[in-house]
Amino acid sequence: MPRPISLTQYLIEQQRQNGSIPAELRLLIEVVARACKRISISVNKGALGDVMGSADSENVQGEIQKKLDIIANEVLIEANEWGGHLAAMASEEMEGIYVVPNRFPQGEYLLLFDPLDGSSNIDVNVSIGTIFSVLKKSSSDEGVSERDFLQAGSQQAAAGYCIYGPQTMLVLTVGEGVVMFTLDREQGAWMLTQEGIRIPEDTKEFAINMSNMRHWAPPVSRYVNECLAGETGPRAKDFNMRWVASMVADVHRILTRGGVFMYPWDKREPEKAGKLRLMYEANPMSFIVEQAGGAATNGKARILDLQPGKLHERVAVFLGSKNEVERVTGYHREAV
Ligand code: AHM
Ligand code: MG
Repeated sequence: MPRPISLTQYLIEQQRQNGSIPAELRLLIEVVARACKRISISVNKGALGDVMGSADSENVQGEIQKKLDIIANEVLIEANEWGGHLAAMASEEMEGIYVVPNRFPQGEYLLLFDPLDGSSNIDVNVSIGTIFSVLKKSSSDEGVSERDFLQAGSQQAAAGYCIYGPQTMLVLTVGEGVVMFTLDREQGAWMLTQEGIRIPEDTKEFAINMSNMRHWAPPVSRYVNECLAGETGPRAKDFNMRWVASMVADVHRILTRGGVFMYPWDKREPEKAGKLRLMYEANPMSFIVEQAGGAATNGKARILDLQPGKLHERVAVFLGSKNEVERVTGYHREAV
């Protein structure tokens, strides 16, 4: 049995050996991980902690907020505002950016998060998560504005997610591959459980909300129909389907055994590029997936190359096993 390594030890060793994690970024990751530990405790308590059900409020996307959406958002802000590593934060649950208050020192990093992803699964006790993305402030000017956040995903200094499932796990990249930690509740520590994660390039498993099928664009229908045709169809193999409806859980499965995840544009709301948000859902997940050898596009272009126009921008998402993402992206390109 190899020597157990905690998140703290892993980060310090990375900082020493590779110089890939500057001290401020290490602090930031540790603080986010600590906040996720607190969120995990609330998630676990469920009804005993009075965290189930809806709050009487809506977020900027017009979605009813769950109590846990709000709790998780507050935990992340409280944990991160005082350490001196951040200039500002942005969240799915807040309309504008949250600038670190004057009473605390300001750092040069920017943190974006979806505090509780998969909200529709909270009350049914299915895996949910927290997704985060770290950028560096683009200007050295005093102060910070929303404009500082509007950087392509390729600029991310780190990204990760925490999954609150049968095990609570933290998945992280700082651009040097993908590592996974499992929360040891007795010790209260994140322990390294997997390194060098690789997504198989081919897969027989796809994830999409099939109930939207009649609204899809032709390239998406073509791709899924070919999968459904199975062994006697053009793909000459049978496919399996999974849809957890928590992006963290679907991506976690793909990191573990491969697969392709799709949340495409559809004609119900044609002015919306997709359902998922670019800056705190698609970008961090795309960074992780690419670092594990997978691919991520919006059907036309690499997600990490997209220049965001606004904080809560939406995007179509195709990510996971490289050859499948390339295939469905190719179908989109052929269609124009
Ligand atoms: P949320 O951030 O409000 O929870 O919404 C994002 C979630 C993703 O986790 C998931 O992939 C998708 O929405 C599920 O959508 P649907 O309800 O259409 O299946
Ligand atoms: Mg989400």
